[in-house]
Amino acid sequence: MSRLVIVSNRVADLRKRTQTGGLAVGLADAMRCRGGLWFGWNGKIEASPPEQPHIEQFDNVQMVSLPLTREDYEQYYLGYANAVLWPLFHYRLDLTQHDRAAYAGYRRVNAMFARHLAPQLREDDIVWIHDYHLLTLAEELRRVGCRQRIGFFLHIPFPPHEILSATSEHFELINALLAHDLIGFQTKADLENFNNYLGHHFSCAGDTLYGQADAFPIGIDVEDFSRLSQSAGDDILIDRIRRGILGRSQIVGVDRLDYSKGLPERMRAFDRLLELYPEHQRTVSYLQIAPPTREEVAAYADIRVELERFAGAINGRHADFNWTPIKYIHRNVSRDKLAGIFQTSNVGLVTPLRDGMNLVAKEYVAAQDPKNPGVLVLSRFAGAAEQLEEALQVNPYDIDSVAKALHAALIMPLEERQDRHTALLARIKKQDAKWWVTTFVERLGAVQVDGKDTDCLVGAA
Ligand code: ADQ
Repeated sequence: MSRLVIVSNRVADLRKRTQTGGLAVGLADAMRCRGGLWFGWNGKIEASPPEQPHIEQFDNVQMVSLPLTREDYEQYYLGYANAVLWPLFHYRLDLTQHDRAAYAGYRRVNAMFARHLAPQLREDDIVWIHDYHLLTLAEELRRVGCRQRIGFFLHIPFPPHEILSATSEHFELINALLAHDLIGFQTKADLENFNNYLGHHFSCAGDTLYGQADAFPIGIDVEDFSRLSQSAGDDILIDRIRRGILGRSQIVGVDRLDYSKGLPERMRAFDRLLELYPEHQRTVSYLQIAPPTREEVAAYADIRVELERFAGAINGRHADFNWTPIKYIHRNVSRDKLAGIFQTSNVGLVTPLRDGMNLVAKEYVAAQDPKNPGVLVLSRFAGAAEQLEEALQVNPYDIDSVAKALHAALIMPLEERQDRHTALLARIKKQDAKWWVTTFVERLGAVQVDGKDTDCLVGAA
């Protein structure tokens, strides 16, 4: 069996069971299962560029990591990946901060990754590159002579070509992406946007130009997560939460504090629920867990202030001596506690304005007790909506309709909850974490590297 080499912006700490962020959660599971090499940034910032990567062995996984310089961090990570590509790919043109120096830094770090990774590779390795930070890495690897099979998976949405073309570098970026042998997207909609882009910007139609792209919806380890939720029953915190909500209902949201997750809209929808359906006053509370991320990017600091203001105002308007409508927690929670919290909550509220997949939606389903399951209220703009048809799907921008869906979820009869849950559980089991890794890696392993037709990869920007 060929060795699997995973490359992502950050390598996760495999000693920890708690990873925040879908990519770290998904890949840590995959790596523990199969073993191999994991290459990426170690999260450190140092004064000068590294001469050699740092190599460490954890069981069957070799971790090969590099620090970044302050300039690399500011231009590649904060500047281009998170202030241009992230908002752009989430359809937020209003938040993109174009900057040629940041783009130069992005290209420089991708090239530096290639220089340090190439000597680590064996001839028959399968290389799997992840996410928007590393769109141009495969092109750099090819430039330094790597002939291995190289695949790419985009964890975030792929936007329509009209949006993508709002960045001056779009053609260079997508052209570099074509250096891969296989490109994976979360949904069929993303794949269609990609093929449309090729159709518009390259000289021949997308599907004939590049057949090696497909949708591979990422999954979770369903058994593991549902086991965690069952064992959380003995946990003191979960017990306290359970007693705190005795006789009441709880709505839960768990997200990184990111503007793509639709958190202000979600708080407004909860506020509207209490206004439209006063019977829920004092009987329903909303727990939002949202650890801060990327706080050095201005848009992230803004959303934090906005949310604190919202939660305070809503609580000020509705709270009573023994009822706090919104509990807003600003930190990481271990995965077992998270699983227990999901299980004690009657409604999982997952309403991003745009999301590649959203693993929280799947985790909420996995954590439910099949005898008395809660209800998932899910944005139709999350990638997960393509699979999770039996969730109550909502338009997160339409506050009244989200409030109505919350009401429907809170009063839903047991039988309907069970039917929906059974169907959702079957879906997340069918395409779970193992399915995702195996399907992608097998497809990549089967690619005929030398037979790839690149004749028509000639484009016009
Ligand atoms: P994210 O944007 O990070 O991931 P998501 O898919 O929801 O979004 O994954 C978040 C993960 O972090 C979940 O496993 C969740 O349990 C965990 N997490 C969140 N808050 C936490 C907290 N307070 N404490 C502990 N754990 C917490 C990106 C894309 C998504 C895509 C994933 C995977 O943006 O669209 O689904 O990658 O491809």
